[in-house]
Amino acid sequence: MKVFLLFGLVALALAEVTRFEGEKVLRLKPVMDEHVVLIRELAASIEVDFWSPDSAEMVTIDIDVDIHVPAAYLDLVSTMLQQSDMETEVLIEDLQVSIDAQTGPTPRTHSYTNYNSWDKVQSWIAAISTSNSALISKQSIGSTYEGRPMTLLKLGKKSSVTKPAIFMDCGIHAREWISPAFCQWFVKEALSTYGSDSQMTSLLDQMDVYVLPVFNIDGYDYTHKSNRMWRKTRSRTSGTSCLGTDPNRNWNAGWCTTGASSNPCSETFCGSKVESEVEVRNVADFLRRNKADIKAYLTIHSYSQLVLFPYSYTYDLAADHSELLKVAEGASSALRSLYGTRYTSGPGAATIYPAAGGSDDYAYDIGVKYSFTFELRDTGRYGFLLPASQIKPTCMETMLAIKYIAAHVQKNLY
Ligand code: 0X9
Ligand code: ZN
Repeated sequence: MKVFLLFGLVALALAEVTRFEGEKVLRLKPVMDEHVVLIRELAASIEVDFWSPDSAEMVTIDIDVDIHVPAAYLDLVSTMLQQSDMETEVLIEDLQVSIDAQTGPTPRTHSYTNYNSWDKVQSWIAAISTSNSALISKQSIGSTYEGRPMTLLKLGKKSSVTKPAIFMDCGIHAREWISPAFCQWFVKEALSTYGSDSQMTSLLDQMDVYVLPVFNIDGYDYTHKSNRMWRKTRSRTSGTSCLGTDPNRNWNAGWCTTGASSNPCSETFCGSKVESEVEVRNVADFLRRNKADIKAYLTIHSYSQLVLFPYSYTYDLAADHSELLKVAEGASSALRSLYGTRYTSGPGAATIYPAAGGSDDYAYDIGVKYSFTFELRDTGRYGFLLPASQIKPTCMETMLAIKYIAAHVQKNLY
């Protein structure tokens, strides 16, 4: 009897799902030093989940701050905000209602217009990689912390000689669900338009495109099963009970010098050392092994509608700054041409915030010139909870930006 009870309790603990009833997402608009100080004090005294920027250290005058406030602190926070004269806006009235609305009734099978669980993405990877062996193959680049396989898809016409390549990953941050949805969409589009779309045909004839559909698989799975708002990996760090490292603060690019935290409980924890995260090590190893052929590195995040390029660990301009700016601006206008969605482009540090240890800066520093971070839709109305109805338009417009960059790379091989 006792044993059953114990099993029951363990099962309950394992199945525990974090709920967000009554919790709000607020937009704060600091315009004075006092406002910045207040936001930092708030963050230091209570548990606030920064949506954008992603930590209190990055808060500055004139940049909107989106925070998710747990129910227990709502009264305190609204009193503090009322006492200041800072302008605020409620972005999400009830987080749980928005989560339920986003997830909604989901089909039982994989769907390009819904947010797929890891299990569905995994079976999709297996199925699609055997669907057209002339154009697609898969390879393992290692396993995640919890032992899930990291499978890389390689798109491109088979060739006896090594072709120049583009590498793209999605889902570095677990809760940014539109990102893995885009990688899946890209693979489908590439396969279905090869032979009819002249640009896609020429791209896959002359180059290979590597796609990692979900980088942070453990985190992504956790957002589906336990906590929708999880960002980091799920690894343990010795000496703390806080789990996870920010996989976009763990790379060897000014590691942990700015815009990252050495506190394991922080959402921007840089890890115990460079590449402490096996997922980062696996991808970094692949990039290092293939750096002679990889001409572009694209990494897809959300939200804010940005095309960013190095650097983020320093305000110094990259050696290729003017070319990267031109390409990012061209990509943004290609994207805008479809539905008028506005993107901002520029180097990471100056455009959003300085943040070291990111994958884009690392790829650039090992010699991958065309290195871009995309922050997809939206600008905060739904944030990470972008409704499934926006997957198709978001992916269609983003395809134009990615194809614009790919065309530039193809014409400017180095
Ligand atoms: O902070 C990040 O890692 C990215 N923004 S997000 O809201 N998706 O977390 C921006 C990354 C920009 N590049 C670097 N900081 N290297
Ligand atoms: Zn992100």
